Amino acid sequence: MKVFSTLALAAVIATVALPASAQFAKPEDAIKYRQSALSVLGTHFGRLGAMANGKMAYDAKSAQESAEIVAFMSKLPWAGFGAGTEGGKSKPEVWKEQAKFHDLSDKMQAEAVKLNAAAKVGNVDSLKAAFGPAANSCKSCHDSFRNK
Ligand code: ASC
Repeated sequence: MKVFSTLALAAVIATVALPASAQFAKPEDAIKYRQSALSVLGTHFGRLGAMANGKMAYDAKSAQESAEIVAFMSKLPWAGFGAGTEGGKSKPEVWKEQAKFHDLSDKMQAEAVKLNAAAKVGNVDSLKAAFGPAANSCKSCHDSFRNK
């Protein structure tokens, strides 16, 4: 049992320690992965925005589901930006300004966690208050790192 758990832990560490690019057979696969994750994220973020901005009727349960998805999906795109995966809509700055890219992606994830907590409160004012800062965290990364 002890041997098994030690081996299992070693396997987990080995997996986590792999360079992100090694998780994809081809750079195009990494690009597709990050774009897909950001697409699902954007779809649910857009629904929250529509509710926050009064373009869609506020529904607490649907907002909570979307915010939960946003919080989870916000963790995924970054593994798709490994070394050698330049392309898609990404500017080369993603790979040249890694510290800034990581800082902005961390901020976005933190805002997604706050948005999820705000959605759980269950009223539109709480959603509205968290939506703006979250949208700004998307935008500031796009402004620096995404081609139009
Ligand atoms: C969205 C979406 C984005 C962000 C960004 C916020 O709904 O798809 O990329 O909001 O436009 O400024």
